[in-house]
Amino acid sequence: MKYAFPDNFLWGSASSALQTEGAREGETTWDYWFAREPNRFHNGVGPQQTSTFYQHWKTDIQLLKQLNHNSFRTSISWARLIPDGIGEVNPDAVDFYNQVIDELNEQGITPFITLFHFDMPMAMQEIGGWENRDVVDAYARYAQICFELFGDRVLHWFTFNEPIVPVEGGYLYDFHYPNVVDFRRAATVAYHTVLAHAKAVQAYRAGHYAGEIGIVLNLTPSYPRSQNPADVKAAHVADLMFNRSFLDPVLRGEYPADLVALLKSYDQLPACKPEDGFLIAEGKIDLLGINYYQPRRVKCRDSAVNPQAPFMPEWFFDNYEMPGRKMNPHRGWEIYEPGIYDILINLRDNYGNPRCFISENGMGVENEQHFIENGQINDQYRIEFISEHLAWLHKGISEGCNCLGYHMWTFIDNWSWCNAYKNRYGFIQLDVETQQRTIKKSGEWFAATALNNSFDKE
Ligand code: BGP
Repeated sequence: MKYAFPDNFLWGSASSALQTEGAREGETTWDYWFAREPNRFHNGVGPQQTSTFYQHWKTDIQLLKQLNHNSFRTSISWARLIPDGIGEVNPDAVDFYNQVIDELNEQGITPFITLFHFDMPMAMQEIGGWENRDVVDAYARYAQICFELFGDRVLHWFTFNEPIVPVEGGYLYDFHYPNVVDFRRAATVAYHTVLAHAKAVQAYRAGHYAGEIGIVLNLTPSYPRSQNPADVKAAHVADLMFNRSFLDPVLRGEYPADLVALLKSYDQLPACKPEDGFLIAEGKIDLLGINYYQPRRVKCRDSAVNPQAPFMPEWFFDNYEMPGRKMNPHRGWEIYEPGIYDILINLRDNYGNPRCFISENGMGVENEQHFIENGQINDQYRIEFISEHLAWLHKGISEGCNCLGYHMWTFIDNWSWCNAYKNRYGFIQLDVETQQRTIKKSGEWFAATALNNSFDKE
């Protein structure tokens, strides 16, 4: 069957500043944490060892062109642009981002720019990070500066990438700095992130820029083990906490009432100011980026909660390992292609069918050099992964979902947080030592698909 996509469908990939650029001046939480606990990072490889986009941006954009990208998302590093988070703007950073943006536009590749992709300037973390409302204001100023500097040539802005991840990693499950386990503080961080998002949207609207502004959320559909009411309720709470805690404010301009009631009943609500509600209502977006990697499967708990244990989302559900699920063993994530369709249908039916696109989807694989044939990685598994997801996305579009494109994670293999270079995701293989770039089979497949705006599959 031929899967053809609508005209002007967005074909591209995503990356982020910290994971690719290297050669940074301003310190982030990642640099600070790595200097103190290198053991937290796979093989002790830290955020300095990147794919050197800061040096190779021009030739890398040529490679994007070779992949037939019509759009590409990366982020601006707040710490590079404003090293202490709140003070002087670094002119070298302005030059660098100007060059990248101009070159992308010149090559016919529309730049999609994220303002925050997990990389908090250390100076901002030192005053409390997202727990401190002063950091919310510093972020709003940073966003405004970016709009003023680049808003004439960047027409697609994203306030945050996966804002729930720093909440989970930094304040619940200990896989990001500052390694806190405290639900109330996590809720405060999440809440202040929503306020920061809304302030950036407000500034963007006030500036009457020509483009649009959105956010990128990792939406993880919550599937209950069964239709038993207790399992269904468990899935509902997981959905409230991990999806709707951001999805509802940015699309509906308010939090789900049952999430607020639940947190209130356990005395976990962050401190709110009366004017916050108006601000959140003004944070409604123009375009939603959806990162989809895996579903979440849950069941009701079958043991009682220890009331002395720290309050956690898992007080309300257990994770469920569905027998026979298809796994990506390298990352430990389930592969469930229909999830992409379920997300789109949920947005169509319950959120007014917003303009959206898949902003990340991907498959991280370890030791990919084992798949080298005639000097090239033959990643047939990745081609299958992409085409199966695209088939479900196509079905969503044919049923009226407003999905405008598909971006893959990622362009060139890059440094991936605590996993460093363990799992490779790129269309292009990176030799970390020599910095040599070699296109994989999936890169060729994607280039052809983008060019034809379609692909064939049984
Ligand atoms: C997303 C992030 C990316 C990227 C990707 C792969 O959550 O937006 O920055 O890293 O996941 O995941 P990981 O690096 O954890 O394997």
